[in-house]
Amino acid sequence: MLKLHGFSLSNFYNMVKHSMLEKGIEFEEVLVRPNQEPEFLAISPMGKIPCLQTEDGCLAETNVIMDYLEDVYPTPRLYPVDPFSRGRAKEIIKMVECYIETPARCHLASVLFGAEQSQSAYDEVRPLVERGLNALKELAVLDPYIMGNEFGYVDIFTLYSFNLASRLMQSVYDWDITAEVPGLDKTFELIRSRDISTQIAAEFDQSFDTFITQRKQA
Ligand SMILES: N[C@@H](CCC(=O)N[C@@H](CS)C(=O)NCC(=O)O)C(=O)O
Repeated sequence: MLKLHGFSLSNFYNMVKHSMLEKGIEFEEVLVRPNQEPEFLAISPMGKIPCLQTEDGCLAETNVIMDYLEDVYPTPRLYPVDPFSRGRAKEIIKMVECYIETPARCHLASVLFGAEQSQSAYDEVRPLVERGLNALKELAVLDPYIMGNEFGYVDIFTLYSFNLASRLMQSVYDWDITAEVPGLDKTFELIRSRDISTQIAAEFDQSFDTFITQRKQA
């Protein structure tokens, strides 16, 4: 059986878990935090989560895992069939990851772990995220889903990216990045109304509470 390694505080882990639940795939969850131990690097070479253990070996990187799942479990489809639309979905996913999620993550350590806020990160991140948001505004249909009528990976990826990025941007800049893309709030509302989203949000909340309690005790 497939084994998904990671834990429910990770938005990338939740993207893959959500995708597997949408596809009705049976899998086991293996609770692990990112780490640099040799045994973990043997299955996830960057020591990151998630990684997916298959009968042929392990795969890391969320979008790679999503592509694999789509090939092996094509129904229900989570990418558009038409090659151009499929390309567009992947383009949006990449833009959200590289130009919104990645720069926003520069503030993860200061917001969640109490590290000192770097002035250069403070100055540099916001303009980068603004460019990413402009790209998303340009490409997203948002009627009612990001690509139009069909729900898919692009919705899952964007929702979980924003779950983290918007929390960080709100905390550092008092800035609501969802409001920068008109209509995105309604699309998120629709995605969040799925049973799978509710289940994953509940698991995230529980992990987050545990994390906060442990941090207070440390
Ligand atoms: N590019 C990776 C990013 C995964 C990632 O950054 N996961 C975080 C947890 S949400 C992690 O493992 N962080 C530990 C690290 O960066 O070393 C993917 O697409 O899966």
